[in-house]
Amino acid sequence: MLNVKTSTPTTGSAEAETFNTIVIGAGFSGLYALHRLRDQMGVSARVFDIAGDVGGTWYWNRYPGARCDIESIHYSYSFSESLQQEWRWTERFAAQPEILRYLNHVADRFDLRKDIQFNTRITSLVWDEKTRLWQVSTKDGLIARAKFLIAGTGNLSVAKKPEFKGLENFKGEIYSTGSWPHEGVDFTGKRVGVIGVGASGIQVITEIAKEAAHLTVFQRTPNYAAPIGNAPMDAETERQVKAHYAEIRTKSRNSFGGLPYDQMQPSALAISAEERRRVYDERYAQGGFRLIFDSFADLLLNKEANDTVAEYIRGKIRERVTDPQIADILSPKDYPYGTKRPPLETNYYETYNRDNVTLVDIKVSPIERITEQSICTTSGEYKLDAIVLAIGFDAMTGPLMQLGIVGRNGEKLADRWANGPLTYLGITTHGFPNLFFITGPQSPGVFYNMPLAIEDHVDFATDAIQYLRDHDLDLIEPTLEAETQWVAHVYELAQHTLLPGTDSWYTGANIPGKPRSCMVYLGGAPAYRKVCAEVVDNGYTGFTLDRTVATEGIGAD
Ligand code: N01
Repeated sequence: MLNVKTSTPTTGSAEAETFNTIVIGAGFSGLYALHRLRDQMGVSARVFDIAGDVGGTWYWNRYPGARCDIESIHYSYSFSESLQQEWRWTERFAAQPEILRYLNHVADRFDLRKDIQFNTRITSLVWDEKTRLWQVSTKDGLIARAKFLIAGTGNLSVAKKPEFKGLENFKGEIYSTGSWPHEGVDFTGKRVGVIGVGASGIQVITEIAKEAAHLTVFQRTPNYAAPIGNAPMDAETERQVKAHYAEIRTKSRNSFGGLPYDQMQPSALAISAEERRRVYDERYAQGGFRLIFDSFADLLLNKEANDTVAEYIRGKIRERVTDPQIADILSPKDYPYGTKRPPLETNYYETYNRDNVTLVDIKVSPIERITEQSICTTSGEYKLDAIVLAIGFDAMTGPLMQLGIVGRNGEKLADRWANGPLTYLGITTHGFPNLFFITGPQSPGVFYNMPLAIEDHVDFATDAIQYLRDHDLDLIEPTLEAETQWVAHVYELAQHTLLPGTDSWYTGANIPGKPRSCMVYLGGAPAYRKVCAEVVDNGYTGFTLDRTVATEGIGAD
């Protein structure tokens, strides 16, 4: 559907520079978007980031043990064959410093830094209907304008606010996994408390336990963690992957989670208990996301099927933790496996066998208050020198909401999404023309290998921009009807899964007061890619495309 309208713009004030596209964020999304816009399409582009350098999530999350839980050879860009041939990963699962080195290499290799403005917090992005430009401001005022905006702000970049009474009174050190000091922290000889056992908590707990005099873990909801299976990268694997990279990437993009796994069986209930156990043993030993994405297709659909893997993991926890009472506290019982994002670990459960580690069940005895020296629960006081908050993020919508986005007719994104995100394809929203969010809510992003998901979305956004240029158009906006249908489709898919029933950041339930909603497209990467391809092939079905008659003052390319 090519629904072309026309209008006449007026010229805005001239001080702030005007670009074809402004990109927010210099992580995986922003770096690739800049390369694509500037180097492949030849349009003017500028990236802004609040950080002091490139890296996005890998710039901020420098806590001990931070490591990607997708194999490095898959958790990397595919857009440049020479880049993927020349870069050498040293481990099967790269740690944060190596991923950050990789992103720095990408920035240098493609000469990206010169078009990135760091240390810049964008506080408002306002659509100006007269000029048909986005106005980009910091707290000091307008700094730029652009025809198009790409929000590459990530899904897990706004920390959850700690809601512990008295935290401000604590006289010791307080750290947050999501914004770790660059110089590192020495916990030697200290009494440390970690709150939270999500993916971040599980990684940081394992490392701090090795260093601290004593570590106390405050756990509210136990997690289903499984071994990551890390090892040094071996030369033969690297050679094989590099010889077949294109095929591997294609296979990844054609799999549900964006990984080139191919041993998925239809149902955990269709085979004998012995055979099922063999499958789980194999996947558990292989590491990575094989247990969830390469075992049985009904684990997230059927509670009975899910019970089999949940009980398998509980059995592993009992095997690995010597004290049966501690093992019991560490064992999730009241939500299905995979409905909170499953973390991967190295020796996490064995950490609780150490003499210097205490586990506190704050579901049974909640944290009452924090004092100058201690965390006090309803059943005891724990004196500490340092507190580490690993309490997660205002995921998916949080990073977009805090940009101060104001669309057509002065409508704020925060108001429009007050009851949950409303998107078309998880990449655009009605009333906010020429705005694309990369791996946004209601896309499969967080259920997909992120760098590949990012490339897909950046390609979608930049191809749309190119399409408008090729057709002498300058505005793209999803129709309300297409958006409504997409949101209904996303909810419908979710209803067939076990995810909506669990409190997690996928549903917004981890943030007090945040509306519970459906923020993930659960149809899988291949189905999603097919829908997007059809939209494009049919001339941007579901979008209104528009042409400005006069071009004075806005011809930014
Ligand atoms: O955050 P989380 P995260 N009182 O929300 C607890 C990615 N990631 O930073 O479940 C007490 O998962 C909360 O308890 P509960 C990955 O996608 C990837 O760990 O709400 N506890 C939970 O235990 C991941 O899913 C890697 O009861 C409170 C924890 O804090 C996402 O980031 C590494 C609390 C939060 O867990 C987020 O992970 C790290 C309170 N008031 C992260 N509030 C890779 O390896 C929260 N909690 C790639």
